[in-house]
Amino acid sequence: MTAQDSYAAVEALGTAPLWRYYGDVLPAQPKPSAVPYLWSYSALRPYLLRFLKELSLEEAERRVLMLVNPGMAEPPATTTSLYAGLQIIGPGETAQAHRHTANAFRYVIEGEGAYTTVNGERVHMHPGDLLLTPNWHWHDHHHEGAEPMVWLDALDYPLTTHCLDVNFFELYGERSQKSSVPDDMSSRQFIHGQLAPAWEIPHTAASPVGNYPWAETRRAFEAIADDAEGSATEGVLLEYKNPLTGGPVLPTMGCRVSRLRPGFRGVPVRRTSGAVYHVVQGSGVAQVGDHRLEWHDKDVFAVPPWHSFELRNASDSADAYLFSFTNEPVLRALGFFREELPEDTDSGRG
Ligand code: GTQ
Repeated sequence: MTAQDSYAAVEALGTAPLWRYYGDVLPAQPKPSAVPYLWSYSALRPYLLRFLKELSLEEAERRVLMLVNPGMAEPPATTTSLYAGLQIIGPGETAQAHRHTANAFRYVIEGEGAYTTVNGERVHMHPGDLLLTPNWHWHDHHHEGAEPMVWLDALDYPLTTHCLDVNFFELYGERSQKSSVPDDMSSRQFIHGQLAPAWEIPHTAASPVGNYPWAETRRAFEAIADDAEGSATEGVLLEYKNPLTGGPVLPTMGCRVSRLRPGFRGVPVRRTSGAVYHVVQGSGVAQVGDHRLEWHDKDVFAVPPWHSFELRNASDSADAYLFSFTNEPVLRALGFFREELPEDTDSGRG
């Protein structure tokens, strides 16, 4: 019996010899299949409008263009453990009520007059708002405005469906939920961060807040002195908080927003987390590993784990605002989060 015969025999018995796969099983450092990539909003928007015109919501159940990382096409993901999509809904439409294990949120890009009903609470949307639909919460979307409405969807479904196999999904049965609590209640009762309800609020792994409105985000930035140094990597960086814990808004996804002052140039950093950025306003450059991504208003780009990442605001006169989300909460909970400023290491920019 030759060695080849033995390898074939053990393979047929459902095994593999570790010594032949050692570098794949235990690489010296992460080798993500996700690649750095940018989705251009101005290129995609005409197609969103076209599908809006040509397909009803009965024909297209969630009218969403998934942002498919070229390295993670099958099944689709935007970067490691994270998914994002661009959803469009037209005046008078309703996206039917459902729930799933995957945690989700929306970041509103354009339009006025839509709301999402989340477990009976109508949560109204305006550009720049962050709306949560945590794990197993019923949600249906409605649009009562006059112009199309577009938002960025984010879900942790590559984690729940493809890493952990814990996804459940069900339809509500009726197309929309009835309103059962006052509109925007969950946001209104937590919006004054220094004074919060002292009675018992049902505690889940996610933030109880339905909407983190842009109006408050703007006020938060305005309250920070113009000469505040901010972070060396991402400028004046704010994190959306779960008011009950001080932690991230969802157990699997953390959300941040940063203001890059005119001419801002960040120091490079690399992290074990995957991240997705959305350009709220402005233009600049992200150097991600070997890829130079030039970003403009409303674009989305993916930063895979352990890629050197460096941000620059291209304008010498205007601020830029970037919204971002990462899987950092998962990594921190499990002890896998690492962050390195490659300048600090002997290996250079990595
Ligand atoms: O709007 O509920 O992009 O369930 C993917 C799955 C959006 C949604 C997505 C979803 C939704």
